[in-house]
Amino acid sequence: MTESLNFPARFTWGVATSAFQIEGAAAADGKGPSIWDTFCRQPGAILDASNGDIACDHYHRFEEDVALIASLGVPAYRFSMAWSRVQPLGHGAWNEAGFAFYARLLDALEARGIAAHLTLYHWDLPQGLQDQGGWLNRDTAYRFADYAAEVARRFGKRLATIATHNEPWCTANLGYGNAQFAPGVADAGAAIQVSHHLLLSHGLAMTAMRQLDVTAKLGIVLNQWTADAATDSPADLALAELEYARSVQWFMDPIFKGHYPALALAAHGAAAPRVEAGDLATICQRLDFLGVNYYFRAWCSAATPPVPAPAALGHTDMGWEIYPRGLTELLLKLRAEYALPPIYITENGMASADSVHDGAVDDGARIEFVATHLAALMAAMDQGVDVAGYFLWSLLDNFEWNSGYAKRFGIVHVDYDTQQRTPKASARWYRDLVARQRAVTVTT
Ligand code: IFM
Repeated sequence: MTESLNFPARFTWGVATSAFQIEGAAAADGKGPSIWDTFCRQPGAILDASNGDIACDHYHRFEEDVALIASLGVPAYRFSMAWSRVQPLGHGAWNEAGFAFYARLLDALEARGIAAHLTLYHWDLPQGLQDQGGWLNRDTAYRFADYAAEVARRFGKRLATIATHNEPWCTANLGYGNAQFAPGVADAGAAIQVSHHLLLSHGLAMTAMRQLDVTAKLGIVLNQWTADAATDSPADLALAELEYARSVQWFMDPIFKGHYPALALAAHGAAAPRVEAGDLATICQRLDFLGVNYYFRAWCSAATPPVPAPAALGHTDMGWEIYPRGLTELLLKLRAEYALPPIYITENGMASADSVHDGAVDDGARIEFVATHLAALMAAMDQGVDVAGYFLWSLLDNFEWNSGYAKRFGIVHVDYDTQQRTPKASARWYRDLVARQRAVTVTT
């Protein structure tokens, strides 16, 4: 089905990972602990009782992994920096050995002609900052801006893009709202205040990086979904509207409009965040790009028991409904509501229970998933949405947070006993797709 798709000449094709999920080397060369190192030690926190100590051992195998990306002909790589690797406590001294690792990674990418897309914060806050209150402490936003400026100063001319945060919705709601993620707090009010501090930290970091001589494009990555009402009942419609306001608009409105959405603010009532004078102006500033991570839609039913989503295309191994049309609908809705910079789809992909048979991994369902989502993306672009690129999540099977290693998102299978990498059928399929698209690009 992707044969008929023609993406624009300058479209960026990529694969994505994040530091804690693949690097391992949790205490190597002066790295400080992060909240995920701590959280993994809490009994019952991680499904398979695993941790990120070794993960995909990418810290020691990054050259092999970059060669793998090159062998797939994929010209862009999105990854994140472990803050506590370069600043062990999250404040104070920098760790030169940590920066040296990322310099070596950039060397390897540059040697292969692969563009580097960096995320500054993909959930692994230095434990040293958590000990001072973590994201509930407003001061953490200022520490984050210091970190962003230092990274931009050192690498801002070697990176294609720098995203401040990955999915702050998750940091706030899963980390502080329901304790599924580090640091494991269950306090709805705290989650709302944390979301404000995350947004503030984004704005402060943007301001700090803009003052430097960087060529990297600057932006943020948000996980987003449409919220569909199960029926036309007023209760379901209201629930869907509130869900969209509390998740998508809660982050988009401050960034693009300079205020929180009234509906969500009213719903939060006394738990509305403490916002200081000037905060919203700091948050609402020009982005060079918006990263959108899309996996599923929200299905909203006020009934008891809830009306289930039809899920005509089934579910992934995460139990998430497969709904490619939602990507088209989301992008069109965003375009209608905001004055947007170019969008990157910074994550999209699926978990499936993959295993190696005779040296091969047949993950046809993943191929179908990506193909249908690319078609949905093209449909939005055909209707005028400016999309600059697509990053498949993920290059490698990796540590899937509170699911541990039990869920596999990679287009490359990882045997965690041997660290053997085995490209799945989807990796070859993506390689061919990217080659075809780039060939079309060159000849048109
Ligand atoms: O693995 C995660 C990633 O770290 C953030 N976005 C969603 C992915 C799948 O759950």
